[in-house]
Amino acid sequence: MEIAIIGLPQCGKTTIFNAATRGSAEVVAYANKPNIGVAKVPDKRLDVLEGMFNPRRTVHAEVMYVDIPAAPEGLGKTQGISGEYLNFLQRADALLIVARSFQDPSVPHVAESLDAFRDIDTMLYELTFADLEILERRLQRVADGFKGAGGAERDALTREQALLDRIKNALEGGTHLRDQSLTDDEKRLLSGFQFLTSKPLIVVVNAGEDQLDQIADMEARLTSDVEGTNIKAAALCGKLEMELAQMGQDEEEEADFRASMGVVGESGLNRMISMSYSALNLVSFLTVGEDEVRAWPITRDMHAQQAAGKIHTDLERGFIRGEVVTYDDLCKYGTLAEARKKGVLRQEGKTYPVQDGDIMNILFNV
Ligand SMILES: Nc1nc2c(ncn2[C@@H]2O[C@H](COP(=O)(O)OP(=O)(O)OP(=O)(O)O)[C@@H](O)[C@H]2O)c(=O)[nH]1
Ligand SMILES: [Mg+2]
Repeated sequence: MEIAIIGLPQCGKTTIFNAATRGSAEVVAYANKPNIGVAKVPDKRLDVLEGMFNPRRTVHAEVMYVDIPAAPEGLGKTQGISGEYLNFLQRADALLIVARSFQDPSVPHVAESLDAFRDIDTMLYELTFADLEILERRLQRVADGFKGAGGAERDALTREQALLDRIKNALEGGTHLRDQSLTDDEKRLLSGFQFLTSKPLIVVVNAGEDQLDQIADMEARLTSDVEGTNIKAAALCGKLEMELAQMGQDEEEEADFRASMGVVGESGLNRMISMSYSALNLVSFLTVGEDEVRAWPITRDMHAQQAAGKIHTDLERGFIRGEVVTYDDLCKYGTLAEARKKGVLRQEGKTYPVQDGDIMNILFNV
């Protein structure tokens, strides 16, 4: 599962990529290879469990980001997304749009003026436009297919044409595919086309160091702009976050530093990563022990047996049952033994739908 970071040229994509992945990809204009890295998904529960079990190591869930090289010069001018760049975007499981709000006279902007909200609209429109092009091509192909087609084939083509026309109209009206209501069958039929507007989407405003006091307002405005859609929104200062990430301080020192810069509460970067995780429809079940405390990514309601396979294929193959306690119950009773005594440690079978925050021990036999 990977998230592609996209946006107009020089908006801070690589900077935000470095911040999220604690990497040090070179911040150069027009790089020609993608940067790939993983970010730790923030999870306060792991800190608490670490305190309880004192494990040798603690492992966070991760999300993978791909920083796509050189956004084409024409991006934002509705010349269409095509070629290799389109392939990169189609391959991703989710998209993350970065829009520039930081002022820096030495960094050229594709438009004459600075307006992150306009740039987000531009990017949203670019994605729509790319999908309309894909739709047009397919509709043409369907129209051609009618020639010489037999009865059953004609019916299938007629149905597809009706569906494509319907989503095209809605797209032209500004409704991305992810916000259109489609049946499972329709989704299946459309999945092969890799439409960009059907992918989960996060929009991020990249604020300047001198705009830290405006970040909360920017995020509020962004959130209200995307209300009623399945788009997620965050605002952060990419440069500050990248510098913090590269200083390699511990969390407490980072929090102090943020506070000294006037940033309070959870960092925008952490919000962005958490949103990315949930945009991919991922939640975590947890395992605990002296050896390791760990968060494992699964899709919500994944069956226990399949979830066990995330840890090791043997656990899936030889699955007997899971011992499950919720994180909240474990916190309430303090130890697994006490949770067992109180009857909140449950025995669950193969098809138990695992929930976010379930602490699970798997019994297996191979
Ligand atoms: N002042 C300031 N400068 C920033 C910020 N984010 C990025 N920059 C600068 O903007 C320039 C472009 O940043 P990049 O992260 O390379 O942007 P990009 O979107 O990856 O650029 P391309 O890949 O060339 O499209 C660099 O000089 C960065 O230092 C920020 O939050 N504040
Ligand atoms: Mg870059």
